Amino acid sequence: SLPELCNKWDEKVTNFEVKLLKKKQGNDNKETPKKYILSMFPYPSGMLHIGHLRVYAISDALNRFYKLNGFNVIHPMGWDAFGLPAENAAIERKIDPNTWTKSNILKMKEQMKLMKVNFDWDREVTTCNPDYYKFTQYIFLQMFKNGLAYRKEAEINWDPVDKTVLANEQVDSQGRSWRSGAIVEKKLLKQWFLGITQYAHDLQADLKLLKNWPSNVKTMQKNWIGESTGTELKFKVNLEINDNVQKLDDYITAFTTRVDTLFSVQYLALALNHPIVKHLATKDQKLVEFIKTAEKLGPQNDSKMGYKLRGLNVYHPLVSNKKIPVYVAPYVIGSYGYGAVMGCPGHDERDYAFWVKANEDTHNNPVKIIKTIKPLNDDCEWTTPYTSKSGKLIIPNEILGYEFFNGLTVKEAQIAITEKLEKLGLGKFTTQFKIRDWLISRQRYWGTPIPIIHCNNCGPVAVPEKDLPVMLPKVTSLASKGNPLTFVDQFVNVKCPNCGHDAKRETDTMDTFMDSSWYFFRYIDPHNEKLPFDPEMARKLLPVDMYIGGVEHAILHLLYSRFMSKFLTKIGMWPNGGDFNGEPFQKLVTQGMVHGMTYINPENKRFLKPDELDFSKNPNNPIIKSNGKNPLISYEKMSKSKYNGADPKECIAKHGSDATRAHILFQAPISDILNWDESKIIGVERWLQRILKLCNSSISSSVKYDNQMAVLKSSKSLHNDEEVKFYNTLQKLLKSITIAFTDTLSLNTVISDYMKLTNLLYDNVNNASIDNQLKLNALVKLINVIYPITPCVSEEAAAIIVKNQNWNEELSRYWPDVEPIKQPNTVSYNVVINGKMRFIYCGSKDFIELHEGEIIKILTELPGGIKYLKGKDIMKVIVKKKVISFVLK
Ligand code: ANZ
Ligand code: ZN
Repeated sequence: SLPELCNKWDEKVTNFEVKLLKKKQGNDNKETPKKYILSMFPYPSGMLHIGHLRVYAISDALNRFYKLNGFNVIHPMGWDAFGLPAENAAIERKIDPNTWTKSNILKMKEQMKLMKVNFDWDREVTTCNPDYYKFTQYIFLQMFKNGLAYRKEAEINWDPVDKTVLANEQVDSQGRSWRSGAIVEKKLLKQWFLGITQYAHDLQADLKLLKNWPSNVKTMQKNWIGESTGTELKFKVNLEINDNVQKLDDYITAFTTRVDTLFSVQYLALALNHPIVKHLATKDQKLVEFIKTAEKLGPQNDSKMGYKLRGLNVYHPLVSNKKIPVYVAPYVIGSYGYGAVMGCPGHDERDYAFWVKANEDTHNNPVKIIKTIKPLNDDCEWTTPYTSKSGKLIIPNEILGYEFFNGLTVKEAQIAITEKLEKLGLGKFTTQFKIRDWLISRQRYWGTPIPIIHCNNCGPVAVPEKDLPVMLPKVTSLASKGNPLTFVDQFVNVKCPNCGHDAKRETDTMDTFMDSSWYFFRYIDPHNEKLPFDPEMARKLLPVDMYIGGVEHAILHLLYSRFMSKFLTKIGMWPNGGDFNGEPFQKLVTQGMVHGMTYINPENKRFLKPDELDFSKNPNNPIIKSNGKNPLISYEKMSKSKYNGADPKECIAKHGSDATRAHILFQAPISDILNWDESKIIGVERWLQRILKLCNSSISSSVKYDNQMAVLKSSKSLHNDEEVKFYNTLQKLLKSITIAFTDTLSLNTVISDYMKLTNLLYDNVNNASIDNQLKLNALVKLINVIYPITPCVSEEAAAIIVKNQNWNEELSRYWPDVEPIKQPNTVSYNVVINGKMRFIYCGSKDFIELHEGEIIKILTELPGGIKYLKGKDIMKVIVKKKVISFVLK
């Protein structure tokens, strides 16, 4: 059976013990070319799920393909081992998170072995081991020394359930924690940040170099970084309240990408946490209540609610004495630009909606909307709002002194107006980013300790490199609330490395995204005790050629890794990183999700467990046991609550690793959603059995070839059209398979090409016109090209052939070269008699080279020849390419 067969070859296959026929050589005896194939390392949950199966099936297929091609392949695996789940599990089960993590790692490694993935286990890294986090700390300190790691008081997202700080990106659009689901609160705390915004421009600009990344990932990164060029401008504050409010800032600064609309501004809107708003709130109870209500609605709040600040307005920067009202509006984001928007209802949808709502209750009905940009062409409709950037500026009649701006295009107006503002000292061109600095502080136990000591005299001091790693102390009982490290006195109370006075150790640990932002650098030199990795190794082995993983990491992990890689390049750790603009991943493959078959009771819409269904009558169309009805069947994201999960272990036990791997690759293109249907695996199983049958067929068993090389290199001279056809089909399939591995990664079509190739041989087993050596050569090629995906069957098949042929060594492995298609040997000749086409003769290419007498003899014996030529008086024979003309008397 297939599972037994797979287990038989376990060791050999897992360790990639094959004898290679040839090594790919680079030019002029350079070293073997490298290929760095990386799959995203998993969090050690203890359970390998079907999504893991999919990624590793892809990466192992590529790994084996390149190894067969003689590449020096780096195909490492490791564990993203710090993080909250271990800590929570430890609290629940009262065990050490380290023990829990390590036992999970062992379990998952076993499961990976069941899949027979060939990983470089000697490169294994585990981020929670001191020999790894020592260098996470080392890298943090390099950032600290380069001014990229700093501490500042910040309003943070506080998860009241997990008692921890969350990064913005860990808060979903509903304002809930991605992990606990709790509504996130705001809190002020001193936190560690990494200055990713200093790299924001490069991170955005270099996206265009990533030709082999999926464009949706690049778009997501681009939107996340959010580089935006525009103008910042100052509005002078005019305070009309005469109660003794403390002095406010003289100006409010706003950022706009449409300064050309400046003459249409009708109000200014401020974010809830704008300093002026905060200040006025101390005097205005109604304002306090408005802020509270708005905050409760959370960040997804796109209502157009607003609060007009009474007694406060601002002056237009260019139109003297024009006063503009000021509102507080939750649609203004506090952390973007300056937390202030110049409201232009005439040219912006959001501003328009806000302004209409703000004037609902007033007597301004219909509300007055000012428009100062007009379509270039009078035929175009002048909509309200007019949001198009194709237009020209028109200065309203009541505004004096700017008539010469009339007619400027949007672009020209932006330049002219910004230059004018700049002269007045009231504005300038600027670039804004959506991305914020990376908040890495976590007030939790299970993470890399931040290697800093706080001294009253010296401030935050770096732990000297010789004292790294700052070991995470063992904690006997983890509290479920707060940071357990703050209670470990020996850890906290230390001497300042700088002045020797009593000092306190930092107790924040790092966001686990920090651990995973550089693990692919560690893989290249995992046992280095002095440095995170040797720069010379980086020069040789980086960048990663192919990175495979889930699209859920499209933004953060990839962005942080790119940032880290650019930083390491800048400080010289990756000496030739500059050649790649510090981009670590040349090609990115995001595999699609695996969905499971889901059964729903149509009566109550409840998800059904498999044992609530009766599959006995029809396995594809079960019946609900309790009511005899048919369930609704659909494919959905696998989850415990839907009872639609599939366990890779079970599938492998039932069908063997080869069929499981081939099935998962065959069912869908790697980037698409895969609807998991185990019953379809039967097709793959039949195909694999067919290969084994072929190996036992007359192709290999009846005619022996004592020289393996003679078969592998097989003669290229083909004797007849059937051989040519067979050979050409073989070459076409080999070409398509090779291109799929090297270019398109269309691994599902690889399997269907394997099947076609198998059928080609199967159909010709008893075809006597095809030389057996040619068939055996094709069979060996088939056995080699299936190795990347179904290595065990490939080994078994090779063993059968070696045995049948009596070869005294194992089969040499190689990736067959794709050879050019051959033309058939025969040509169709038109036989023309006295100017009339009479019949066709199929003959060899050399036919026309024959002596005239022989040509006549051959043709005359054909049925057509008997009819038209026999016994006739032939005056002349003219042979011209594919036409043979006779002139008869
Ligand atoms: C006036 C204006 C007129 C605008 C117009 C747009 C169209 P991006 O491209 O995303 O950078 N804005 C500025 N700061 C904001 C904040 N903190 N929260 C919410 N919105 C803010 O968007 C820039 C535009 O978003 C700016 O240009 C500003 O509105 C708004 F016809 O200024 B604009
Ligand atoms: Zn000190």
